[in-house]
Order: sequence, then structure tokens, then C-alpha cells
Amino acid sequence: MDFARYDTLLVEQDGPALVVAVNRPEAMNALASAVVDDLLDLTDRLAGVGIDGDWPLRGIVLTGAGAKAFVAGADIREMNSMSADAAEAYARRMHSVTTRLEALPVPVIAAVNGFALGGGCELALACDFIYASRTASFGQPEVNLGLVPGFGGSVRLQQRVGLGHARELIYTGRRIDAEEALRIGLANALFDDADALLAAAKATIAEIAAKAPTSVDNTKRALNRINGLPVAEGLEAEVESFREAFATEDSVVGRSAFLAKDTPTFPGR
Ligand code: CO8
Repeated sequence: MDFARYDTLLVEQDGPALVVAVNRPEAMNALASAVVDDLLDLTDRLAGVGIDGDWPLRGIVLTGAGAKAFVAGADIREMNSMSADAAEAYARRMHSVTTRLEALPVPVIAAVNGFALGGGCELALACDFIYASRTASFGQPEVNLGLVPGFGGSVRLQQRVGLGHARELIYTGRRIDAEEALRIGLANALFDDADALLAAAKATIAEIAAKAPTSVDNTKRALNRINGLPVAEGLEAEVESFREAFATEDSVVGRSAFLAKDTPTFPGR
């Protein structure tokens, strides 16, 4: 697949991982419309690849180019001349990007290597989980601009860190450092520098690449669907996903390999 077409993204395949970096370091990788367009195009094309696609894609690492920022939010310069209608359209387009990331059949890891603010924090939250460098910082600073989270933060931040922490972050606009992000469960793990961060994210994708592709796809869909459901409905959804897993060749291969004391080679079907 040709990834050279993007002006605002750097896309590089590395084994089973696709590393995608938002590439506007001069503007702290802010999400100008051109970035949103490129992310929409990329996520649309990736949706068509799937686990049986053109290459054995097993995970995506989303990061920011340069030494300072993951993504410092929506592009404030561009937003400054937007009407409310244009702002709504902008937010809806970003919602499409984030829901497409969640719908991909492979995990997406946010590798947060600097500022993840506003829409940047919201983009990271749409990834399956977040790894961060020790210099990363996070926040929802919309209150400083007379705005509110518009790229999914009102929903996903409380799901990730609980309502209390989400309220505090959104009402104060406070920036928190990587240690605090780790403490409240926003980041899963911290790494000493950007290189170690990327290496860890790729290593996790390589670890997942050895597992049954259909299990990972199935679980990702199930976890997203079950999130926030009442227990009884969640259990029902889990039963459906468990039943679906049983109908896969991967599950036949996995169970047989265990009983034969073999290492399974999963077909991804
Ligand atoms: N948009 C546009 N340009 C930006 C942004 C941004 N979000 N962030 C930084 N830049 C630009 C700066 O303007 C500056 O440009 P220039 O060199 O041309 O002056 C360049 O990047 C470097 O930035 P700084 O000089 O400010 O660098 P510092 O190291 O001093 O500070 C910070 C870095 C802390 C990241 C600082 O730039 C900052 O606070 N940025 C704004 C962060 C922010 O408020 N983000 C939230 C935006 S609102 C949002 O995301 C809501 C999403 C929902 C929208 C709903 C639809 C409308």
C-alpha cells in the first residue's frame, strides 16, 4: 500500500506494525483540517485492509512527529475564523476518525511523546491504550478558550479515568505530567525517551501479532460494545463474542496446538 500521498502524516510499515505520525511539528502537530482529511483517508483505507488484507497488519502506533508534541489539539488558528456550523462539521469529521480507529480489527496504541492537549488527548483516548514518554503531558484545556471538548473527550475521558478525574481535568483545564497520567490510568506505561516509547509500542504489537488475529479483532469489538453497558447486557454481548470465537479456524488451531503441545500458527480466519 502506498503511504507517500499524505502531506501531514508520516506513515511507515515496520513488520506487523504501521507507525503513523502526525507531521506538523512547527504547529505542535495541531489538527488542522488537512490533518483531519489525511486521517480520514488513511483510516478509510485501513478499514479495507483487515486482518486478511494486503499485508499482515497487526497493530497501529499513532504518534507525533518532532520532539515536543503528540498533538496539541485542534488548530486554534484555523478555528478562529470558523462559524458554529463549520466547527460542528470539523468536530463530526474528527468523530469519524476516532470511531474508525476504534472499529479497526487491530489494536491502535497511542505513543504520546510530548503535549497531548485538547483534541490531541482525545485522539489518544480513541486509541486502545496509551504509552507515554516521561516528558509527555496531557490535558483538556478547552476552558481556557471558552470551548468544551469536541473530539470525544466528554465520553472517552470519563470512561478511561472515571468521572471524578475527568471532571477535574475538564473544569480546570489543568495540564498533568506523565507520572500523574500513569497514576490515574490515562497512560498504561511510561518510557524514558521517544525511542524507547516507540520500541515498546512496536514490541507490544509484535507480542499481539503472535496471538490469534480473530481473537484480538473479536475482543476489540466486544470490549468497545460492552463498555458502559449494564452487567446483564454486557454478559450477553460477551456470550455472543465467545460463540463467534468458537466458529473460527483460529480457535480450532489454538485448541489443537495446546493439546498437541505445539505452537499454533493462526490462519487469521
Ligand atoms: N493550534 C494551532 N497552533 C498551535 C497549537 C494549536 N492547538 N498549539 C501550538 N501551536 C503553535 C503555536 O501557535 C506556535 O506557532 P508560532 O511559532 O507560529 O507562533 C507553535 O505551535 C509553537 O507553540 P508555542 O510557541 O506556544 O510553544 P510552547 O512550547 O511555548 O507551548 C503548548 C506549547 C503548551 C502546546 C502551547 O502551544 C499551547 O498551549 N497550545 C495550545 C494547546 C490547546 O489549547 N489545545 C486545545 C485546543 S482546543 C481543542 O483541541 C478542542 C478540540 C475540540 C474542538 C471542537 C471543534 C471545533
